[in-house]
This record gives sequence, structure tokens and C-alpha cells, in this order.
Amino acid sequence: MIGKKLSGSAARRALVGATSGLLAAAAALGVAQLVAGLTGPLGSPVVAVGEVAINLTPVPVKDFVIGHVGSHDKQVLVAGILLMLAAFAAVVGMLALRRIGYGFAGLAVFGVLGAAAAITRPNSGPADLVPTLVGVAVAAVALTLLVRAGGGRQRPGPTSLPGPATAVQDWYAPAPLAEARPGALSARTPDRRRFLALAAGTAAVTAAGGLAGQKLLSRFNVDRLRAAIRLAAPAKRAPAVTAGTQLPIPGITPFFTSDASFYRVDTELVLPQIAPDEWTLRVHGMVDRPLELSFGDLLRRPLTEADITLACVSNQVGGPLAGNARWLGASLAALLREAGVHAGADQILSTSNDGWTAGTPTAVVMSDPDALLAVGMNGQPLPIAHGFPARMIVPGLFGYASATKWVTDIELTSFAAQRSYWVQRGYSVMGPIKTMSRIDVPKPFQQVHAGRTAVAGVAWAPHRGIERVQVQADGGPWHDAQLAAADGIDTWRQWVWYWDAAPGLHQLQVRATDGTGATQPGKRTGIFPNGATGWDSAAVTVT
Ligand SMILES: Nc1nc2c(c(=O)[nH]1)N[C@H]1C(S)=C(S)[C@@H](COP(=O)(O)O)O[C@H]1N2
Ligand SMILES: [Mo]
Repeated sequence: MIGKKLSGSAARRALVGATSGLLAAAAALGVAQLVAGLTGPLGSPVVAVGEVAINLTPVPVKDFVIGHVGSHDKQVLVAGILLMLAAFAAVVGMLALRRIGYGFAGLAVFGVLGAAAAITRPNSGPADLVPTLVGVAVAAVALTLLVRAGGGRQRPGPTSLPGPATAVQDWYAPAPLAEARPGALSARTPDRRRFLALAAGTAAVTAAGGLAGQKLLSRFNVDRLRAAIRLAAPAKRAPAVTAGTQLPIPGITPFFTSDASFYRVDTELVLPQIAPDEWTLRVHGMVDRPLELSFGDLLRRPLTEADITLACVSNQVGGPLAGNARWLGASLAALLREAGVHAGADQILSTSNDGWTAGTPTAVVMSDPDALLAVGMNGQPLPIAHGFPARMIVPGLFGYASATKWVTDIELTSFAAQRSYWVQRGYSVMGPIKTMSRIDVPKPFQQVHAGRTAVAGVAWAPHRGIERVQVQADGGPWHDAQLAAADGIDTWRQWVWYWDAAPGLHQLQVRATDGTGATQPGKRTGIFPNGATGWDSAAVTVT
């Protein structure tokens, strides 16, 4: 073993180089995480690069990712970034073994990208540069040491190395021997023990830094501040929900979605942690009296409770990106009337603390007392993932066009003057939620027994209401489903149809008709640019 030379083969050199590069990059990330634990979560280079990548991702790629991996999109993205970083680091390490300057150049590229990502986001500050800079500095030291121990630059080649005896000696007293050899003056001789010791040390620093950083980062969490909040009783209660809104069908989507199962869609890699004391909302732009509200001011306003179904424009036919909750919040219309909206301000441009924007038609908000600046969800303060301390909720509109979480700024403007986040990426200016129906039971490809079988699910057309749901088997006639009681027009409705199932493979389809009498079109279209259309279907094997 000991007699084998690290530099004995190109493969071995490649391995040493790649290992050095990977370890140096890992050290950079571990140390950056530690420093981010002190300066704040936004400085972590993986987060920074990830969030920039999210904002630069072309719409078709994003649609594909959300459509195929759903709420795991963030894990997929981070994994992708780490893989790319690893490949880059391995190459940089191999180059560094030839000439350390190449390695430094590679690290500089990494550093500039990380720093640029960290600094260009709307809610980051100069302190967010520090983790990347310190990380890159540590990586430079680690890379230098590892590469030196690993054999420095190209040795003259095996032919100039006499015999096994010298090779053994290389490991113990390398430098003088190597330098004594003509033609090898600037070459370094690999020192296996030293390399392994350094590698282990670097790995240890990485792990320790990463773990300590993780611990420190939890300081920024506002969970406890959220738990301390007491919401006042609503001035306007939601009407009591009748028992008939919930059908007794196992497997059907519950009428109310729990916080834990409510879908989550946003461009954040780390959840914004906003202390209620530090939160303010500015209302400005085309208004007579610009306002600034503290969280206390918001909680003191008369609060409205309303049941509203929210859906995402990225939801595929039959997809899971919709949820129904009991929201609590201040009336947006009342707030805007206090500010005095100018004629011509047809857009409410709302911005989150990290610069994401939604554009909502002013007319929709002004005509609906249940359009809310929400502080509560299902009887509790908003979950952090759903916008704590405050978000917008407007009945009938897709999230991208209304539901700004972590909202800190509301500007009255016009659609002609400004474009919101997804509109800039080609989505429609107006985002009414399309009528949709979904088969929850039987599950796709589920085996059912012949005879009377419940086919059931939910249908939604927020702010228009669901008037009718129909089911069809194998392209046959449409049958009216039985509808659960309606809880107003802003929420989804459960439905069930009892099917006399005969043995064989069957195809079920569902369609809904909204309160205006319009029936869901059967034509399947994708989610871009204003939401998918088409009938959900389920293939069922009856035995
Ligand atoms: N700050 C912020 N708010 C946001 C988003 C976002 O990316 N950032 N996404 C919107 C979209 S596209 C949807 S569908 C809803 C989803 O809300 P939820 O995560 O509470 O279900 O939030 C909206 N609000
Ligand atoms: Mo969305």
C-alpha cells in the first residue's frame, strides 16, 4: 500500500484533485453556513444561488418542475445546485493540482457567483456577503494545503522515478528527494498521510461548521413570537358551516384543509422570519393619504372571518394545489378607502418582504368585503409558511394574482404602468380561478368491487360558486352528482355519485358547472398562461 504513489497514475491524480476540490467546496459551504448563522440566513450561498436560480428559471422549466415534483420543487432545486457545485469543484480541484492558480481562479468564480447572488436580492444587505467571502477564503486555504499534500503540479512522469525504494521514500521524506532530482525542482511529491489527515480535518471543519450554523440559524426563527400572538374575536363572523358541507365519504378531500396539508407555493428557499414588532405595511402610490400600519394597528382593526378556497395557477387538472381555510383579517377595501384610491389606479401591486409581487384588480377588491389582509388561518395566527405575520387573500383569484404572503407593501398603480412577478414571466394579467372538479375516490388505478361504489371529490369555482357536478363512465351519459351543502360561493364543494360498477377496466370523468351557468370545458390545456382546463379522469379496475 504504502509503496504506491499518489502520482503513479493519471486516475489517481484525478482522484486526488477531485477530492481536494470537493473537500474545499464543502469546507466553503460549511464555514459559510456557520457565518450565516451569525449574519442571517439569507447569506448562505446555496440559498442565495438557489433563490436567484428560482427567479431566473424559465417558465416552462418551472411549470415542468411544479407539475412533476410538486412541493418537492425546492429539494430538487437544492440537490441540483449541490450536484452542479460538486462537479465544478471536482474540476477545479483537478486543475489546482496542476497549478494552484487555476484552483484560485475557480474559487473566485464560485465566490463571485455566490456573492452576487447574496447581494442582489431585495431583502439582503452587505452582511450577507460575509458568509460567501469567508467560505471562499477558507476553501482557498484548504485547497492549497490539500493540493500540496496531494502532489502539487505535474511530476516529470514515472520514467524518471527509479524504483520502488524511492517511491516508498516519497511518502516519508518527499521534498528533498524530489527537489534533488533534476527536472523536478518545482514538482511536489505527494504525501499520503498528510493528505488523508488534511482531508479528514477539512471534512470535520465542514461538518462542525454546518451543524453549528444550523443551530445558530434557529435564532432567527419567529415561531415563539407567533405563538405569543392573541387574535381578537372577529367583528364579522363567518356564517356557521352546516353539517352537510362535509360528506361522510372515506378518502374525500376534507372541507377545511388543515395548515399542515394546505399546499405551499412560493419562490422562497428559506421561509421569511418576520418579527411582528418589525413588520410594517406601507400603502402608497395613487392614493390621497399614504398609510403605514404596524402589526398592532392591523390587529386593532375590525377583523373579518371568511371561508375562502385558494388555488394555484400551476395546478394541473386533478392536481393538489388548492386548499380551503377559514381566514381572519382586516378588510382590504376599508383600508384602501381610508387611503383614498385615485381613479385610474386599476391595479393593487402588493410586495412581499423579499420583493415578490402580485397584481390584483382594484375593482375586485373594492367590491368584496371579504378580500382580506389576513392575519389568521383556521383559528390561529398565519403559519410562517403561509405568510406570517400578514398576507393577502382575495376570493376568486389565483394566488399569483392576489395572495401575497409576508406582504409589506401595497402600491396603488395601473396595470399599464407595472407588471407583477408572474406577469413579467408571461402569465396573464388577470388571474380568476378557473372552474375545476377533482375525483378523490376511487384513487387512480384503485381496485374496487363490483356494485354500488361512491365516486366522490371536490369542485371549485371561487366567487362564482358550484351549481352542478356531473360524472360520466366510459364516455357514456353524464350523471348529476349529489352536492354537499354550499358554504357560500367562495369555497369548494364536495360531491358524490353512486356508481353501479360492473367488472372490468373503466374510465370515469367529472365536470362542474359554476354559479354563472358555465360548464368546465373538456379541452385539456396546460397551466400556462392562466390555468389548466379539462376534465379530471380516473381509471378504475372493477373486480
Ligand atoms: N411572498 C410570496 N407570496 C406568494 C407567492 C410567492 O412566491 N411569494 N406565491 C403565490 C402563489 S403562486 C400562490 S398559489 C399562493 C399560495 O399560497 P399558500 O402557499 O399559502 O398555499 O401564494 C402566493 N403568494
Ligand atoms: Mo400559484
